[in-house]
Amino acid sequence: MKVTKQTALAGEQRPARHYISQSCKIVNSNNEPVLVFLQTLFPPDLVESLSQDRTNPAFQKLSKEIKDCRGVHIGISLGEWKERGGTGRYGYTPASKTRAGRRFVRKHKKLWRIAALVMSFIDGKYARTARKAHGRNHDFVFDGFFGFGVLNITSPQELHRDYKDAGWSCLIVLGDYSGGEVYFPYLGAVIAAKQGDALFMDSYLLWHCVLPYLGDRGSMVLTNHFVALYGHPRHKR
Ligand SMILES: O=C(O)CCC(=O)C(=O)O
Ligand SMILES: [Fe+2]
Repeated sequence: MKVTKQTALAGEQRPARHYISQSCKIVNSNNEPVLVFLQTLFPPDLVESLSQDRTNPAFQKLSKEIKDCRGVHIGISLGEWKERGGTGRYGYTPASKTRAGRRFVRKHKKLWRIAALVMSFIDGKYARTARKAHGRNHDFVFDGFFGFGVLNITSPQELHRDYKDAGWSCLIVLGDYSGGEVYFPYLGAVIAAKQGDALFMDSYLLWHCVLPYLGDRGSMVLTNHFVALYGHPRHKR
């Protein structure tokens, strides 16, 4: 299946829904990947421990109700970035200032390592930029690669694009549920992701949402914010 950037943005010629239940790569017209779905990428014990931490009281007290373009859900935002290029900002999310927040990031570092490694295979140029931006930074950044992460204790369900993201995100799917596929309307793709699966996607470009689900569903999103990588906001909003 091919999708051009224009089609993805303008939403013309929407293809039919394809139900995808196997690992796959979706590319644009330049043959560049825009979405890579990898089933059972993460070792089950590591991913189960991450999933369990959604109910860990130490981490849960960092959580708050998040209301944004993704919809209302419960989550913990973790991230920090340092000034680049003069117009960038230096900031921390409140949770990343806490010991519990830092412990969370240290505890699951094997997962961040796997995500960063696979991201480098998918887009080496992006990976080099990300490592350079965060390299001399602090250990807090997820494996010196992803500057920003959100533990979604419950999954947001509104159709959205992550407009602050610098292109790529790695979505680690968590929980035990039925339904809850990730839907990309302009790709016509319904991805049946389960706990332990990974979705690497251009979350800035691609509209996406989680379809209704029964049971417990959450996720961990690792990404980079545009300003952290390139030193200026992509656009005003
Ligand atoms: O929970 C999911 O699977 C998707 C989450 C998402 O798209 C987001 O947090 O931006
Ligand atoms: Fe998203």
